[in-house]
Amino acid sequence: MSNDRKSTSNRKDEQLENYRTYDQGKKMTTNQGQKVSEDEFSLKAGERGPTLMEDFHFREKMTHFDHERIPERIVHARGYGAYGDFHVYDDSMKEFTKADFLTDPQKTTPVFVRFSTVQGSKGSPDTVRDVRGFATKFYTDEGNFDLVGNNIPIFFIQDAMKFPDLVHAVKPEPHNEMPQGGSAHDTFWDFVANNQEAAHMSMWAMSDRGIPRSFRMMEGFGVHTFRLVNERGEAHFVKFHWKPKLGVHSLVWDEAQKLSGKDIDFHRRDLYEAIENGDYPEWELGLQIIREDQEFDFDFDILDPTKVWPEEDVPVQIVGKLMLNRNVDNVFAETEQAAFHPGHVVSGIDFSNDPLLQGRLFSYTDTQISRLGGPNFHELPVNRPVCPFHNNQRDAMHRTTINTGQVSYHKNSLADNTPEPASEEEGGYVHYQEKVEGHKIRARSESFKDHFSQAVLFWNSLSDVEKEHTISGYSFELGKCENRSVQQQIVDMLTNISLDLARPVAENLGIEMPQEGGSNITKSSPALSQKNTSFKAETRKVGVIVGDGFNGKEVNDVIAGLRKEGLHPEIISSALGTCKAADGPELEVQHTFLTADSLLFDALYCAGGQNTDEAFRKKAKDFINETFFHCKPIGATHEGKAWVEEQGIDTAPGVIKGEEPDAFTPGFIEAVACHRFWDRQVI
Ligand code: HDD
Repeated sequence: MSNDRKSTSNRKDEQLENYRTYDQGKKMTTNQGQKVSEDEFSLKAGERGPTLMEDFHFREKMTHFDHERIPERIVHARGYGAYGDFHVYDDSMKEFTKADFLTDPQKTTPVFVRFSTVQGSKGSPDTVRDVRGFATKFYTDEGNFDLVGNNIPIFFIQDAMKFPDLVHAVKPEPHNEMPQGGSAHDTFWDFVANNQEAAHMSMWAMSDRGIPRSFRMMEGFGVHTFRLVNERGEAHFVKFHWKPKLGVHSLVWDEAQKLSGKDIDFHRRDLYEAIENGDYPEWELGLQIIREDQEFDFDFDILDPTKVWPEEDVPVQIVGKLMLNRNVDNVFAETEQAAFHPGHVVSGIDFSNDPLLQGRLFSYTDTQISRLGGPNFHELPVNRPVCPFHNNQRDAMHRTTINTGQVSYHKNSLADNTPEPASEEEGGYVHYQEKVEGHKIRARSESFKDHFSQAVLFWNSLSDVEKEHTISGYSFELGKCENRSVQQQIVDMLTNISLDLARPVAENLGIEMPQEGGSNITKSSPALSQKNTSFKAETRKVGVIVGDGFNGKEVNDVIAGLRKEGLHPEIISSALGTCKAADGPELEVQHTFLTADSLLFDALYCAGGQNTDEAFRKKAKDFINETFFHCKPIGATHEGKAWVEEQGIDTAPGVIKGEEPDAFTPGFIEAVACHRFWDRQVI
């Protein structure tokens, strides 16, 4: 184990160490342990003769290879994960829950988090417009708790019965298997138009939330209403939130699309590199809690998963912090084999009657059985609890546990009736004794039938730029639909939300302008706008264009200043190797104009260089123009200023020019923290 690993080690990491194997420096063997003498050539009858069946090494190697793939997840196939720790700040949640990982500030709970897109296959690009999964496995001392959430606080449908329909509609269409990784096609929008409970979530997906800048800059939500249960058996309703320390930020659509080609691994690379750099991403856990007697105090049903609890009405209480600090050793063994389940709860956390949640409680174990080949997936290292587990479940495919002894049933006398259930005091899980009465009925509650009020709330809460982006999102996706009726139906649906939304979309689609509609709801929720998030420059990537003959002292000072504040400047020039300053120093070049692209950076610093030729300056200008077009900060010194001036953008917002590093660097960092300068133009 390296020292680095030790510094972020926790109980889960220690457990995983028992399963790691270190092959480097070892002799090669078969899986049976026999050392092999040759690994390039199969055993043949003569140098030019046929291969022999008795070549056990060839047979084993080939057989194993032939079976290397497992089914990908039916949704959320493309994902990336990392380990970390969670702790609460104090014991204030004791009033609400007996879960010790939420109440004991002395406790550090190991976690594994997997982020994902929903629609695309395992090999699809990261930056498609889609919902992102945010699934957290807490390895608590009382068993695993999985918070299997998304970066959007609501869902498309209200009842799990419709999940297969939703997924069939959004996945690539069956007759031609297109499109991959996105929802811009007829069947998805036909589903939305004909299942209008999806209206609210479609707003979120078409807004900037559908194209996050980074997993590190996304919120996470448990979505459903859950219950917290305290030592006295009293319950409160709760919603779970993850609030990213770096704020909530997004790409722009043109950038997201191009990144799908320039770096299809953009988000996973970002997470992997951040953790390797020691920029450990952090989220605070927030809880919205309401009393049971407040259940009917709202103008929506708290069991309806298409509704948020506006944060201004039910404040989010910050209770603890999650930090991701360790990349996996093996993506297949850990991330791919991770099996989450909203039904993995611990004492102190219970379910509500949200019909979407209730259905999920069935689906997740079921899917793992076919994906991971049997019911023993809990034994896989990434899925194993860090606390002991004992019961009478036995056998089945891929069993690795060796249960000793004669007895595998309850009740028994031969083993003193053990393993035995634990009392509540001993930590035995006792389901909250909610009183339930009703007729068996297949129906939607009346209280679930308002599909638009919160879509309006969301629209009202967006800034003008966010509204523009949302209009573009709908216009793009519907513009890709071929069926005019589907387009028309969605425009009709949008008239229930706002004519300011429906009309420009109709115009872009060449559909008759809706005359009537809109809503008289004026309420807004500032917490829903990304304009009100936190803005930070730290961890941002800055492309630095440098040519031979640059001002060595100045550029080195700026680079040092950026690094000091936690930014990551990376040098771009016409060729790899080193770039020579006019005054002596050399800079190691990390990217060329060929291998880098403005899309890969949060900001650009044009450092200049006296000895650049026309071809160099042309490429630098292409970089500048695209950075500018995507509204990103641009800094320029020396010849870099002339490059920027020649584009006629030097007085635009977010373009920082300077001579003295002491004056230039802080201003440029401030601009980087702004993320984007929307005033330049609306994309
Ligand atoms: Fe789901 C995977 C999140 C509704 C059935 N879901 C899956 C993952 C996330 C979510 C993050 C990936 C977990 C991982 O990284 O392995 N799902 C949600 C959220 C939902 C939701 C936030 C609504 C609030 N899901 C939902 C419903 C059903 C499913 C209603 C079915 C009744 N989800 C699945 C699944 C998956 C899954 C088919 C595919 C792979 C897996 O479970 O392990 O069972």
